[in-house]
Amino acid sequence: MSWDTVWLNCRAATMRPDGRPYGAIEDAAIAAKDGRIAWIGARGEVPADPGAETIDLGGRWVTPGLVDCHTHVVFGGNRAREFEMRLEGASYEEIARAGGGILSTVRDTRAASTEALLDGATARVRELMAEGVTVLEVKSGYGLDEATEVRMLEVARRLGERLPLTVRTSCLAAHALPPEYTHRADDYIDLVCNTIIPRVADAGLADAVDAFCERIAFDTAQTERVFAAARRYDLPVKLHAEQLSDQGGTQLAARYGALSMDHLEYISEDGIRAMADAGSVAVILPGAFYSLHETRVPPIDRFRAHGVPMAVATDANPGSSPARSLLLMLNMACTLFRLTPEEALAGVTRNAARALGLAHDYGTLEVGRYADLVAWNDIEHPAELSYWIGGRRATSRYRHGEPLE
Ligand code: DI6
Ligand code: FE
Repeated sequence: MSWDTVWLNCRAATMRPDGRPYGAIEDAAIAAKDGRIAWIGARGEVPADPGAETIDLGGRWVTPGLVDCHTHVVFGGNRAREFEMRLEGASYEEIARAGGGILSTVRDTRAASTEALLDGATARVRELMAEGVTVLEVKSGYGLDEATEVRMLEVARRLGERLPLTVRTSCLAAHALPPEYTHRADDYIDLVCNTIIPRVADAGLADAVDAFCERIAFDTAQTERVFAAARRYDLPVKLHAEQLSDQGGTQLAARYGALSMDHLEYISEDGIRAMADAGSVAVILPGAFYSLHETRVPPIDRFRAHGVPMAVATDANPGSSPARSLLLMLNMACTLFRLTPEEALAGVTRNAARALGLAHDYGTLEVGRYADLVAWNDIEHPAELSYWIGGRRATSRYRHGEPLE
């Protein structure tokens, strides 16, 4: 056997879809070897391994490490002034059309040094990690020129080197039209397809390609050109789809086998069916819904009816979702969208890993997955991870079998 570590005396919310609530194993033991789970089951059945380090978890609940599968945590500046303007009545779309919104963060991001971008993102990511996040997706999309898109993705990669964290990057160069391309959206898409995507693909800086298909961003024809470029470089795609209106981006993304479609407040029944057929994950972003005073709730019951897996993420960004807590998003997903606490937890574990193409490595506690574990010190039931509004749950965390902090 020769395991490295055995955790004993815990209640494991494995999040395996095995029919039991939370895939729970009461009085469990978990063993790790070379960073991966080598054995999990009832404590009474665990074979003895005198060579392994034994950790008694004192009966606490253990979940998989949390996965935040949609963030824009690398950015310069912030948009507190825009927050005030929206409270005075301006809409997100009006601000965007007037050159604010995403473009104001583009100005600040282009002007920021790489070190400043890295330091700002590191502080935000540390907060997420302290809550139990061990896997994080990071998007570009505030550069909108070759040099700054590359710098953003380099910063994202460095986050994963500097911190004990698995980082997946998405190239979101098709996030908004940069001011130097006003009235020339197709020329900008040429730059994205012929220069930016080839460059970041060759440099190994992107794990996926994302786009914003919306009235204030790019239409389906432009989005399709971006997806075709991604395909030439064997990069999977995802899409910011049907956030402010139904553009039919979902059906397009489904044709490209997208890992996920994200936001989805305005998705149609056809779009949902296309997602189900493509096996894509619906990434629900309650922070953006809340911050934009959106009233149209994503059709959770239809996702359930069609068996579309749902993930939940922060969408952490300086504009539409200045969210700094993933657990708060669980609470909001339950209260605003009526996810069950079990669905919400699956949304930041199993289904979030799937939205990143990482289902074989992360998101559940089972043999072969990485031993990313969170032991929760002060909860008596996993529903508490969704129940409390804010505050921090105390944890003991392990990544690839190693203790953190
Ligand atoms: N939708 C969003 O919610 C983020 N990007 C997007 O396409 C918002 C980005 C921002 O407001 O800065
Ligand atoms: Fe987003």
